[in-house]
Amino acid sequence: MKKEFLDLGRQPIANKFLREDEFKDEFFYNLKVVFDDDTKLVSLKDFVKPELMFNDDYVYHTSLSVPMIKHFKETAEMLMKEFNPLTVMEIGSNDGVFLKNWANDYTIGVEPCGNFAKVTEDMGYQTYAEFWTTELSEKIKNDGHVDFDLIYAANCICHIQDLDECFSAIKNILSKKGIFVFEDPSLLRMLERGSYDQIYDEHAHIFSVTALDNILRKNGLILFRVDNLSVHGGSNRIYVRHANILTDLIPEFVRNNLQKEKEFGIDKFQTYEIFAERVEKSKEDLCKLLSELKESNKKVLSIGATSKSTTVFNYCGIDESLIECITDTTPDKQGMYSPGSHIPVVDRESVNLNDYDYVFLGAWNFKEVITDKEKDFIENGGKFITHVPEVTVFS
Ligand code: DWN
Repeated sequence: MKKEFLDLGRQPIANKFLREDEFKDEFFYNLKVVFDDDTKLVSLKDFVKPELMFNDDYVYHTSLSVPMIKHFKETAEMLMKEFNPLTVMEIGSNDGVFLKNWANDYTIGVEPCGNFAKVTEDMGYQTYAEFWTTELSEKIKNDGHVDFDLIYAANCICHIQDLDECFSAIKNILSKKGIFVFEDPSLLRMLERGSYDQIYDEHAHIFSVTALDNILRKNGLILFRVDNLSVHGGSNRIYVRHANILTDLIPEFVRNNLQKEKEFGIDKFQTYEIFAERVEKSKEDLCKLLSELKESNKKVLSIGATSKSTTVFNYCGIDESLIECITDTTPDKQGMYSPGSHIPVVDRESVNLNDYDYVFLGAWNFKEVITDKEKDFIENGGKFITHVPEVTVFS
């Protein structure tokens, strides 16, 4: 039984930055969110066709986020030390930031965005430029790969719409004692922080440990460890293996996570109705603040042309009249316009921040990194705006 609790309105493809001549043909869909009473899973009501989001023009390069390079290096080192896998596969290998920590004779990638699959092929890693399905898992086996000791995926499994198909494909190719490790934004952290902008087309689901525990079990898999991470505004790293009745006791730390979520009310629809009210209030506050700044002729720009800011700008009706431009370090986004709101995206080096009065944190998940880099702006009297956890101005 799926119940709708949030309507974020008409939205474009979150990572489809455009040229001006593409405005007229831009694709939009209705972004609504539902709670499944049976599995406790939170998902989009209507999914967007994967090919519209993940294709050869995909612009999010993991390698352009310096903090994420460190994160994936440390993750690989930890997995190597604790589990010593002999065969490794990454699903959603992007431009190879995780893969490059493993030798290419026993590691392969799966990446439907052809531009990135080519990058990792060129790095020497066999990469399947396809979506993750049971059919692909069979093809990989037929190509002579043995079952994998480690299957890893970061910010990818929550993009996959059919989770039963996804997990059954994992089960098909995970070695007997192998582990499947994946990390994605945490629903609990999203609800706690009011960070509704984690919701956009790519995030077909926002995972709680509770829902994953239910769905993995249904698919003959067992969640045996959870690491709570600070990346991407609060994520969980989930460790999974084949179910085995003899050893299927739930470890204490997993139990603690389930308990914490239960105490928060993650299994109750009412929790989501309260969240929806908070989201509406966040919109009202942000619109009011930006309109007041406009009336007093203050200049505002945004840092980080994120998928998250696509949700915020389109939900709140924010355009170039309220936020003059967005700076982003990704060359593929620069010179383009933001999805739906059509705000120009520029290179950070091309603007003098001191010409602006306020900076909106489109990449609020990198708040420390950005405010640290932009100390000068603060010293010159500039102020930051964030909407997480509440709409706030700070310096
Ligand atoms: O799961 C996903 C995550 C991992 O990445 C995808 N569905 C899409 C994407 O989401 P996002 O766009 O919300 O991710 P980030 O990591 O919050 O994006 C940060 C953006 O900000 C990048 O385009 C780089 C840019 N940036 C910047 O301009 N200056 C980042 C930093 C740290 C900076 O100082």
